[in-house]
Amino acid sequence: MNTWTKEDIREVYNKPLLELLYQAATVHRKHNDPREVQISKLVSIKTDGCPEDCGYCPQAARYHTDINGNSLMSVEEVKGHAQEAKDMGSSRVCMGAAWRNVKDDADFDQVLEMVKSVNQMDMEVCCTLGMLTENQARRLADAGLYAYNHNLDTSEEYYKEVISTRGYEDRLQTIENARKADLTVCSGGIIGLGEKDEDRISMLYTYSLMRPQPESVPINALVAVEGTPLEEQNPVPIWDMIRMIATTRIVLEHSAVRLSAGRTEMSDEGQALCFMAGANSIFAGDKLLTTPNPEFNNDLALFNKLGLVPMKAYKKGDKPKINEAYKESPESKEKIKWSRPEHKIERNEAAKQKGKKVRKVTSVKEL
Ligand code: SAM
Ligand code: DTB
Ligand code: SF4
Repeated sequence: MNTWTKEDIREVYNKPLLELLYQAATVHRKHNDPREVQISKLVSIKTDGCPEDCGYCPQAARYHTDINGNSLMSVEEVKGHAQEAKDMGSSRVCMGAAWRNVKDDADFDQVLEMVKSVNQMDMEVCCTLGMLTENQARRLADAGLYAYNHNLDTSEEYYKEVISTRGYEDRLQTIENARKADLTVCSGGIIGLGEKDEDRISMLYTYSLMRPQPESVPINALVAVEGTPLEEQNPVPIWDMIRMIATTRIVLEHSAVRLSAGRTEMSDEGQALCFMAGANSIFAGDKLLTTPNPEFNNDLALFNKLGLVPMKAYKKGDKPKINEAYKESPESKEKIKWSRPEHKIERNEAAKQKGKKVRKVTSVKEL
């Protein structure tokens, strides 16, 4: 495994585009069959109402978007989505919940049943549920989870500009908890948040230092959703996407690189160049979590045009065995105190000040 300096990565990122593309395509061929592309199906098992303030996310409760929230999906409905996706060639299901973190409650028990059911359908199961403890990661692994998705999204420096309700350290901690439970890690980023090239380079540098490095790295182009703070961001130029995918392929040569959100805005030719640059995974199905994605049939037509074929499940790892211990809730509930970086949102500061002024002593204990 190569050891990269930030300067090395910067040099790769800044190469003339066609040189970069050629190098990335060459690295891709060293480790992968370039015709194979993993097809992953996203299922939003719990939509909207999230207490976090991620500036890009339409599911944050505080932003006024047109998303209709719902309660946790049933196991049967998840199985239905998984079967439909499998019939179309998907080998992985990624279940997403608009949660800040996992709680040891009945909803989590239901998610564990979803994981087990999809594992039994011989598909790779991935979850993205927010922050989780080591014990929760272990229970997911015991239920048959293959991968945990938790994105760093951007550089440590820029993260604070986009999210104020948690810190980079919290993200790294959850990734470590997933690793301790022997889960594979899916972790990537978003481009188009207003970050600089240097932030993209810095995020890739962080991933390059991980041992092991993430098995999957999704690269998302921001879907600028009306009502979110980033609604007016300019669309990501396709050339940036190709450059980012190619650099990711070269720096993280053993990882699957997923051409993720933003494909509805990309031409077939643009996507073809992303596959050439080493992308070997996509999310398919006409919806991502809450926003549109190309129709499955259009993707299959594109695959036919380009001579791409769907990758089979468990190509790079064994199917996890189910251990019924997943049903056992922890005796003493492990509680992690998540950091909460200084909240800069004005109205909250104002509320805090107001609270101080009117606060009265109401019990002897407080004296
Ligand atoms: N709540 C969990 C969390 O944040 O980890 C899981 C769900 S969250 C929606 C998963 C990822 O979706 C985020 O980390 C981000 O990378 C991506 N995402 C969310 N909104 C997006 C948008 N508008 N455009 C592109 N990617 C987005
Ligand atoms: C990832 O990196 N991208 C996916 C998945 N992991 C969970 C989510 C994209 C969400 C795009 C906005 C939406 O549909 O809500
Ligand atoms: Fe959206 Fe996840 Fe952030 Fe919640 S934690 S606002 S679901 S990205």
